[in-house]
Amino acid sequence: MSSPIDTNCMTLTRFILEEQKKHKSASGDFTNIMTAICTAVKAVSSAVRRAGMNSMFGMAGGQNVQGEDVKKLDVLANDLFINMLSSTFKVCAMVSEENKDLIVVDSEHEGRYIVCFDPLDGSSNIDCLVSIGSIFCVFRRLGDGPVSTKDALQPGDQVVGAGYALYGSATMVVLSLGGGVNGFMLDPSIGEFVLTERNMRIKPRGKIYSINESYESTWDQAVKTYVHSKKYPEPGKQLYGARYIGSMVADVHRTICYGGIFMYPATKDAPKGKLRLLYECIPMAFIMEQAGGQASTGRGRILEIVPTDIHQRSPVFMGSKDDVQDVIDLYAKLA
Ligand code: AHM
Ligand code: MG
Repeated sequence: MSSPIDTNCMTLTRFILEEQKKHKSASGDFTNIMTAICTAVKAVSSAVRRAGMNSMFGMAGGQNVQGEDVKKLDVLANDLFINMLSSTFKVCAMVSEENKDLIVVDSEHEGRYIVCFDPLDGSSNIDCLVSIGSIFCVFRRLGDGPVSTKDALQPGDQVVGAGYALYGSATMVVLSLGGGVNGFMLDPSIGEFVLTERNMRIKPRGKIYSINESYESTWDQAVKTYVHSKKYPEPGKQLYGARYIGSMVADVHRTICYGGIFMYPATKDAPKGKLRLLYECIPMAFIMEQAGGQASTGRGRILEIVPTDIHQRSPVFMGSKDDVQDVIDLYAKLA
């Protein structure tokens, strides 16, 4: 008879320790950082599941750096990420969607990593119980001396590890340390993330497009032409289905699982799009490339952009390699 519990299960911590063993120089610092992130994610997950009972739905009052209303769960998730990460002694600075300035860890606690995160993404979906997520990426600090904003302005190609947590019908962490992508489901009965999706790969082409279509009149011609070609395909070409949740983590996770393309393009009012480079576009682009997909602005690789501002935005097209290539080709043709 099989045991109800896998007595030799691969937890996320065990997985990272094994990965680190492969690199002789690894100090274990990254394991500490991931453990802190997992603790924050478990606490956020629990708060999300209990939000209705604990009166955590609704507004905290005030606006964040982007001028958006802040929800109570946003505040809680942000505090959890900051407190768990700063107490690892491995992090010197953090960039959060919720904080205008770089969060600097005091020198007695500082380490050599920089973590950028969106503690709770998809805020507009909180109060109606639709999936939300957390997004993060980790950089190694390059400079010496007092830490400053400049230390955080690194391109995605320098990412040491990145991932997201999806608070969906289950809670899952999807993670890449640069050697592929793995998915870990939170098993509430043991309070651990357990490896359930080994070496996640995205199909080279899908048949789903994901975009907020209400902005169509304000898109670039390349995006208009692309979406039109999916709704009115030429003879012999595939008609695509449309899915849009409005939570980047959920939309990108579905794109990885089923294939297709997720887009948040530039619009006339927002020429750089809406999504933030350091803690939304870069971590998700890193995961997407590691899963065998592509992530582009339409004109270049997301991971090659050198940020000039910690809250900088970027248009983004990510997903199956061939689907994203179609958009890139249209930008080249119609620009
Ligand atoms: P948030 O960080 O304030 O939650 O905003 C980011 C979210 C993404 O998760 C999602 O892809 C996008 O905003 C949806 O925006 P829109 O409502 O314009 O389609
Ligand atoms: Mg966000």
